[in-house]
Formats: sequence, C-alpha cells, structure tokens
Amino acid sequence: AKAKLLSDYRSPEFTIDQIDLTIELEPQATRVTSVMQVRRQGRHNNPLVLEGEQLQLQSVAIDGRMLDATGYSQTDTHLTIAEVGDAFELNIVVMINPQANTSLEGLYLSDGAFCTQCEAEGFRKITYYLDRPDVLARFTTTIIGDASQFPFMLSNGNQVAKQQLDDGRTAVTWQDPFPKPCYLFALVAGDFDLLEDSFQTMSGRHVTLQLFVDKGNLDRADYAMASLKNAMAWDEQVYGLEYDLDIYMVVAVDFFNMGAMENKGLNVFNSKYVLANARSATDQDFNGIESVIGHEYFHNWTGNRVTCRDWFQLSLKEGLTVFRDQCFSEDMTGSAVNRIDDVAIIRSHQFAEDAGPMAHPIRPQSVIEMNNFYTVTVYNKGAEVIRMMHTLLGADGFRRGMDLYFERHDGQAVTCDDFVQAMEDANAFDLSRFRTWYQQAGTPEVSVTDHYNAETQTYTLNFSQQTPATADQSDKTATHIPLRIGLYDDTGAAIPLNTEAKLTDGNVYSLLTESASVTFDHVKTAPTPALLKGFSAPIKLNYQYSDVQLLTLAQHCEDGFTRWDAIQSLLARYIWQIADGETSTLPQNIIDGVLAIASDGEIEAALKARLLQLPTVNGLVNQRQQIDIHPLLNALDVIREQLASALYDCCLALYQQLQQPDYQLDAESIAKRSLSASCLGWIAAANPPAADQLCVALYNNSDNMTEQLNALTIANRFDLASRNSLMDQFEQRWQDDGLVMDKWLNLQGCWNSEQCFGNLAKVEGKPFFKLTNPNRARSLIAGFSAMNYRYFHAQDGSGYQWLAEKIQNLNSINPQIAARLINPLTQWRKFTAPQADQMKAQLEQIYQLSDLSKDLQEIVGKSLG
Ligand code: BAL
Ligand code: ZN
Repeated sequence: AKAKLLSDYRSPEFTIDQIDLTIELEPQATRVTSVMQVRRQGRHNNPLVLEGEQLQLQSVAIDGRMLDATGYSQTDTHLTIAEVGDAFELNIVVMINPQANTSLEGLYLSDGAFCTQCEAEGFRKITYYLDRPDVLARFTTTIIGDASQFPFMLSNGNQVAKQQLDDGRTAVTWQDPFPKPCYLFALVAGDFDLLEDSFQTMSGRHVTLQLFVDKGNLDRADYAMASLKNAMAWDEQVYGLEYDLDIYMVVAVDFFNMGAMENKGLNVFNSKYVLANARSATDQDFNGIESVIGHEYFHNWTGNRVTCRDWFQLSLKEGLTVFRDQCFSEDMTGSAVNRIDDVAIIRSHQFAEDAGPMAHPIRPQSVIEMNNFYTVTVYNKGAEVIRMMHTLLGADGFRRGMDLYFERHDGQAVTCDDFVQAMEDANAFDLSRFRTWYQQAGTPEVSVTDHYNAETQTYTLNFSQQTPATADQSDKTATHIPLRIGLYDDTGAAIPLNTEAKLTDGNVYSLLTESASVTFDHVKTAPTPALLKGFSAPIKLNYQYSDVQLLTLAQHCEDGFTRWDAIQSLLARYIWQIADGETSTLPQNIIDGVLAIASDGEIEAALKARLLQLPTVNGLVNQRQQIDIHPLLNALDVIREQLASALYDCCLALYQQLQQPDYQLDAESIAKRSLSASCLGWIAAANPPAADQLCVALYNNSDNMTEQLNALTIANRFDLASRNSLMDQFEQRWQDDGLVMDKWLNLQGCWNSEQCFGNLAKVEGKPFFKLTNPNRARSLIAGFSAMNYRYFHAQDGSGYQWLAEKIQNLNSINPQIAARLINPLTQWRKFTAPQADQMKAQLEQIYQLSDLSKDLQEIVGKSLG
C-alpha cells in the first residue's frame, strides 16, 4: 500500500449535495440503494472516481439511464465513471454482507443488532461514494427491515416517515438537515431498552434525549444520561454553544473498535462508556463515561458543525475536543488531580510514540492507513497544544478565538491552520512560531541552568531547547514553549516574581528561541524554581534539582502537578541508581519526606493518592534511550518494599479511617476510595498476610465494584493467598456479563505469577472470551503485554510469542484492533538484547503473513524499517 501525503491534497473534483439512501437490512445480503445529486467542481473533464470496498455492484444509472458495463470500470477499491455531465443524478445499487464483517467498520452486526462505524473511511464499505470529509451532503436515509426483529431503526437527524410495506416489512425514513461528510453517517437497527429524557437549551428549545441499551440494562443507563445533560449545559455556559437538532440519540453496543462515535444526532457508543451502576462499575468507569459522553457531545460543534478538510487535520477536531472534555471533567469534579492523570498519559504513552517508529506530528504528513492515526499524539498531545494556546491567551482570549472560529467556519471543512488563525486574529497574538507544534514530531527537551547573585539579589534562569530527531523527521526547529514559573524559598513560601521579561497571565514565560535567559529581581535567598507548573507544555524538562529542592516542592508547592512531579522525579532518580547498581537504598530523608506527605492531614485525599504513586514502568522506560528491563523492574521492587515498610503503620491507620459505611459517588467519597486503595497497596507490599485479610474482608463486605475490584486488584498484583479464590468468586458472580468480565480478564493478563502462561491458555478457553469482541480481546491481551512486564519480557521470549500469536489471529478478524495491540512489540529498539532480538523476530514473522492488513503493514514495516 502506498502512503498518502498531506502535501498532495487537492480539493474534490466533484461534490455531492444530496444523498438519499435506502438500506434493506438482511444479515448476509443487505441492499443499499443510493441516489446522489452530483456536481462537477471547477473546470475539468476528469471522470468521476468513487471509493468502494467489499461491495457487490448491482447497477449504476445516471439521470435515470442505466449504464452497461462499458459505462464504468471497477477495481477492489474504486468505481470510475468516465462520461458524466456537470450536474447529474447518480443512482447506485450494491449488496453487502454485514454478518461477515468482523472488522467492525462499515455496516456490521453487534450481537444481532445492525450498526455502523464510518470514521475514518468506513462509508466506502456501505456504498460507492466520495469518501472524504470535505464533501458535505444532506442525507436522507430509509431503513427497511422486519419491525418485530428491529423495533428501532435509527439514523441521523429527525424521523420523518414510517410505513408498513406490502411485504410486511417496515420502512423508516430519517432526514438530517445539516450537510455532513459521510464519516458522520450512522445507522442502527435492533431491539433495545430505551431511557428517555429531555433538555431545555439556553434559547428555550426542547431536545429529546434517548439512550438505547441492551435489553435488561436500564438500571445502568442513568449516569450516562446525567452526564449528557451536564455536558449540554457546560457547553452553553463555557462556550455559548447550543445543541441544534430536536433529538439526540445514543446507542450502546457491545462490539465496537473505539470508545464511541460522534455521528450527527446518533452517537454510537462502546457499551463500556455507557453502562454503569455502583454494583457493576468502578469510580474510574463512571469518570470514563462522563468524559466520553462529554467528548462525543462536544464534537457536535468541534467536529460536526466545523469539520476537517482532510484526515491529516484530525487533531483539528480531536485535540480540541479532548481539551474540551478534559476541562469539562475538571469542572465537574473540581479537582486538581485530573491534570495529573492527563499528564501521566502523555508521559507514559505519548512520549513513547514520539520516540518510537510511528512518531508523527499532531498533524501527520504521511499516512498509509488512517485508522493507525487515531493516536495518543493526535488526541492527547493535540489537546496539550490547544491547552497551550489557552494558557497563552487566557480563558477570555481563547473564547474570543473560538467565537471567531465558528463565525468564520460554521458549516465548513477546514484545517488546523484555520483554527490557529482564528485564535491569532481574535487576540492579535503572534502564534507564528507556535505553529511548529503542528509540523514537528518529537518531545522538545528544555534544559535549564540558574545563577543566584546574593549581592544584587538577582536570580537568573538560562533556558535552552532542543527536539531530538524522530523516526519521521531529522531536522527540528525551536518552538514556542510556555513555561509557567514559580520561585520558592527554603520554607516553601512563594517569592513574588519581579522581572523585565514579559510574563503572560499566571507567570507564563514564552520560550521562543533555542536559548534565552530571564532574570528576577529582589530575590532574597537562593530559590527553588518550579519551571513547568500545571505541565504548561508537553516537554521534558531538565534541571539539576537537589533532593532537598524536590522535597521542598513536593511538600509546599501550591500546584498539585508540581508536587506530584517532584516526588516522581525523586523516586525515579533512585530507581535508576539502583537499577544501574550505583546504590541499593533510598536515602532516609526521602523516605521521611514521603511519610510526611502520607501523614499530612491537610492534603486532600485524591491528591495524596497521586503523591503516593510510584513512577510507572512506561514512564521510566521513556526516560532513557535503551532499557535493560529486568534490573529496572527489580529496582522498582526494591524501592516499593523500602517505602512500604516505612509507610506501613501510617497506611494501616489511614486505611481504617477511610472506610465508608456506604457507597456515594461524590468527589470526596471517590477520593477516599482512591486513597484507601493506595494504602492497601502499600500494606500489601509490606505485609502480605495482613493485606490478604483486609482484601478478603473488603471483597466480602463491600457492595460496590470499586472496592471489590480494589481488593481483587491488590490480591492479584501481590499474588496474595486469597487471590485464586477471590478470582473464582468473581467469575462465578459475573461470568454472564462481558463488560464486568473485562476487569477479570485484565487481571488475568497482568497476573505476576510463574503460572501466568498456563493460566492465559485456560482463560482463552473461557466461553466469555471472544477474540472477535474488541473489549474482551483488549482486556486480556493488553493486560498481559502492556502491564505484565515481567512475563511479557520473559527471558525465553515466550511472552512475545504469545502476543504474536494473538496478533496473527486478529490480523484476519479485525485489523484495527490487531494494529493497536501490536504496539508493545514495535518498541523493540528500546530494549537491550536478548529482548530486542526476540521481539524483532516475532515482528519479522508477522510481516511475512500472506494476508497482512494495510494497518499492520504500515506499523510493522515502520518498526522493522
Ligand atoms: N471520532 C472518533 C471517536 C472520537 O474521537 O470521538
Ligand atoms: Zn473524538
């Protein structure tokens, strides 16, 4: 397969103003009839070339005249019609086989219900079309099927007709008044339970809200509905954005590749992000629902009303919408820890992508399979880039930019440049250097040195920035890096910033060049600097902090992220020293510092839980060029044990204090459960028999999934005596509930035990485990390959082999999922021998597969190349 380049973009030669679809549902033989009003764009005589895959063409007609086979030509991927006028009606009939469609792209069956997924290029598996986001058409969709089997037949927009046909089938017609690209098309047909509600918009319109869930699941739908209403109100309050149709539908399905999809007026969701009640879902699940429901809703403006010109611009809608959903969650929980959790994703996953074979800028320049670019770079780093503009312009300036963006581009398909231009124009703020973020892959590194002059009481910071070469680009230029700065004295008190340098809102310094210095006046003692408060830029910061300075920041900084970051840095420093054989213990003052935090009654529970986290393996791996993994894992164990014995008494006392009589879902109760789980982990590391008793008691006495899963997770992680019996109890209770069993599958995957491989084989044979279901596959496979470091990296390479076998199976079932799950193997260059060679050997074998998908070809090819 050949790469497509951003630089090759051409505007479409034809457009489609209107499409009337008729879809006659049959599991193995669905007939799709499309009637399109097509118009030539510009002056040319080129033929009309439509995309289409896995379609059986029945007929083609232009303006009512059937074409014979000489009138068009077909390949596996295209239909070309040579002789067409400047404006004409095109009628195409195709047959498709939804039941055979295990790729879950296009029209497919999810447990007996028909549903669609068209982003990015799935509509071409439904009919021949101009399958690109800059062709915006009005859609009318008629669904024909057996109403007893499919009581609900849904599509975008408003239902405008329903009739019984002579043959007993029912025809339902939907009309979407808003022109849209075909990636936002959706169809669902099935039997569901329906939760209905309504929302009154700020201008007083009533919107009907409908949530469709599998039969018997209504008791798990309330939280999603409440989140939707919160999201609708939030977008009005923060951005003045109102919903624009009379109905908003959300359907939860069990077979879904992504989290959810923002189809106009008809969101299709992975049931994981809809279904929850206290018995079956964890606090984390509830958070996920709030954020994904918000995310898809926010797309109605950032994605649907203003969409992408081409798929290279994906971050235009995704980065912006992730930023919006992050802010929404922050506002809903009112907590600083969301920021810490968002940063942890960047450091653990995005930095790895930047340093790996698939490195790409948030706006990629070259793509073979678009599905491979729904990445943590486009999404989460994209959100960081939007956040930096928010930081530089302030909340009001950012809002002015958003208003101008919608004023200019509502109803259009635009580029990332159009967005930045609106921000720039609305604020008369120079973002020319800032645009580098869209062009350049890689994680910028900012190195900082300082000098304190006691005589003049001045303090100077010297910055230099450099972005290392990435797999896709060798030359890098300086970019615009906002650094939110604070200075602290030895007691941790903030020192007011006096400087001639320009600092924007909230003491943000813009580093624009390769090197620069800033001097602060009236600084009475040598300070401790905080240089990246709130993680004001997605960069790596190098400054030679002393241990004492980091402890000062950890204990006193008002910024939660900086406190967390200081402890992470301290612990990482000693983990590396132990891994490198330079020392064998953590110094006592650091142990005391962590203990002081654990026992500090002033620190809110959610933050304290984060402050007591150890650095993640992924985060550590991303700090170095090459890793000898087993010494690193051993060093983490050493630090864990050492800290655990110091923290034991304190954590035991805290754990007892934090017990709650019943389950509440408010922020404070959630925070307490999260800290309580953290304490239980430390207790387990220090005293497994004591933890075992607590886990059994917690599991048996608790009526909510959060606490039960906390008990199970810790029993599993530390392989406590009750581990097997608790896992069995859980299986007995939930074996018929796939969504809940995902948690169990994940724990089986990451079981840190010598029995792990035999166990995996047993688990794969369970009736509820299906490789065809993405949630099941992900839970077990990623549980093992992305979380079970010791056995995934087993000395004999058996962990790599196990993953490679799953990938080979998934390659033919579901290429998108295969391409996601192969990621740990593609990082082989990060590891020393023999791991690197063993991983590479597995990739080479996969690369030889005769039916290798485009998805895997791109990823494996780059990893080996
Ligand atoms: N657009 C694909 C799913 C999402 O990001 O909302
Ligand atoms: Zn999105």
